[in-house]
Amino acid sequence: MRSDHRRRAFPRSHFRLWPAVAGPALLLALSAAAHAEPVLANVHARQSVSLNGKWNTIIDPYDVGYVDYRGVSQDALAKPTRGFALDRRQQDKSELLEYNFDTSPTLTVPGDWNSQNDRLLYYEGTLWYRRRFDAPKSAPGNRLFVYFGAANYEADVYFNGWRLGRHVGGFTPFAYEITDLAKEKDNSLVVRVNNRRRPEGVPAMNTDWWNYGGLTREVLLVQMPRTFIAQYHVGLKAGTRDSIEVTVQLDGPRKQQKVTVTLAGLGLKAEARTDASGMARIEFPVAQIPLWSPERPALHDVVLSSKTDQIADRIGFRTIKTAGTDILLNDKPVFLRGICIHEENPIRGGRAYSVEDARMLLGWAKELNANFVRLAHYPHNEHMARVADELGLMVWEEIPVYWAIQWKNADTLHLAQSQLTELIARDQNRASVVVWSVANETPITAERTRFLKTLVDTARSLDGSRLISAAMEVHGDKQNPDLRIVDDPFGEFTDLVSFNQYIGWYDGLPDKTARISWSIKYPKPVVISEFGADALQGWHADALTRFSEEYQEDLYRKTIAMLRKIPAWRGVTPWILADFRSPRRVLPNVQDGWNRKGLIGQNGKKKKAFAFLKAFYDEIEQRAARGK
Ligand code: GCB
Repeated sequence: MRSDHRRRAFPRSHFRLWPAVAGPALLLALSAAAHAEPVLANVHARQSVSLNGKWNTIIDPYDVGYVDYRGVSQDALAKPTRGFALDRRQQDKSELLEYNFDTSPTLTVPGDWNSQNDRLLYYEGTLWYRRRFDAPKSAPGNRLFVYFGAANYEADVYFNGWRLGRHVGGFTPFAYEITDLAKEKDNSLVVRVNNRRRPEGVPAMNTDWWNYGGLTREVLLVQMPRTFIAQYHVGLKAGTRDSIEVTVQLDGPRKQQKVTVTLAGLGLKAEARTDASGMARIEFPVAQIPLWSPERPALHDVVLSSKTDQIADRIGFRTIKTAGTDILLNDKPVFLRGICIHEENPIRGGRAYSVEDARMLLGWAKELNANFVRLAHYPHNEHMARVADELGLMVWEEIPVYWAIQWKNADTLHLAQSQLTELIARDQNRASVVVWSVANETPITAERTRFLKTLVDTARSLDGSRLISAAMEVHGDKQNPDLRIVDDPFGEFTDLVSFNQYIGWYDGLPDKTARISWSIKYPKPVVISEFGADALQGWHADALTRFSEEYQEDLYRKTIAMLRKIPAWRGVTPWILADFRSPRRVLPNVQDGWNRKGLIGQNGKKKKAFAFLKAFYDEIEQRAARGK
């Protein structure tokens, strides 16, 4: 979610786009509701200069360097007259300068601050970043944007002393235009990042993951022509396999242009004119297009061009839907052989952010013979979905509506909607992404169900081509202690019945799984979104000793046996691929600040349960190949 406090003072620099996913009616609705947020599509295909590397930083636990805009005039707001944002240098000796970025220590961007400096491991508060740079050479008339892959949790961005705006939400991208503010030499980009948890936030106060702060993803200076292709969607027309639908949204002064879409490998080309709002919709028939699937992740070169701009992408085409209790990928039933993943590199420590990190994490999922990953519990970096496209992994993407948040708070809902919108705008062209998940384990109340239903409506209005779900909860029954009931009223609105269950870990010992029976209200595909047990890699004992690899393996064996008895069982994403940091996990010499439910330890070594799950997935795959 972005807000901008200086629009009047400096109108050109506020960059606002609406995702072009669902046609002009939606675009109008979104702009009226002001819910959609700007995302530059496919930023890596653009001409850009990286601002990654060392940034000077000042830790500011009392937030004193922040120029508070409340009570000051718009002009003062647009151009602060005091504070860190000015990135001042001492002009003469009469000037007192207590803060000085030039002599301040540095941190690496991208990267969370917690894993870079022991003093910041638990830090929650404000930290100021400063980077100076010369403007990149650019063609006359080009526009310049500063793009952030993500900043957790809230970022205030200042450029050459001007305030560009604020972005709230720690896992989605945002950009500001700086065309008219940039100088040839020695520009100053200052960002205040604050990762304080807040009751009204998304997520709120309590999570089972590390609250990594900072500029956790890349920062780029991106050049665009004056009128450019800001958003596009290329995919099979909903409900068909023989027709491609393209929407394009231009931004800039020349809104009405001819736009062309070319799929050279398929010998296809089509064109249309954008309307006065810069929007065009193109539809054309296709025959026998090679579809994307985990077995054959076919991607096609797509080029979109207008008179003023051109952008290339690699896009896969597939259909995903449900029919009764089946999930159909390209109209064929599929079982989701999945695994949950946090956006963390356990070996290096800290947030994952790079293509290499994505290849490592998703490579492990492939070794497991998975065809599906659940990217929990918030939007991961864009490389994850792109690498999943290449490797042939279906993806569940999620927003951090996690446990209890302020269901009655309209701002909280708006924030959840903006994170969902930004995520969909970013990943709408990834064939790998088959599920948007709007929440994880949210205790049932009427307000919560209303809140989540609004998110489902938002997701469906932006993208009617994917499944919508959430990780729900199960509950017991007083009369029958071995019955587990899934009847969450929110299940009415989702395409999948997905729930987390921990029988054998938080609920009894693994033997209990043998006694469990299920009552599942909805005749929809059942996807178990979590089960698992902690195990310290390399620690061996009998199968009844908690935290041993044997316990974890035994729990996996027994859980799979239990789930096989659910007739509508169509997929599973055990918790979790690799151990991850969590402040809640304090057991000395075992957890030491890590959730140990990974199939892979903090050292990158596999635990016994990894081989067990792989063998199960091999069996499922072979049975599917034999058509059983
Ligand atoms: C859950 C949560 C997940 C936790 C996990 C656990 O149900 O969804 O975020 O990390 O359990 O390990 O307890």
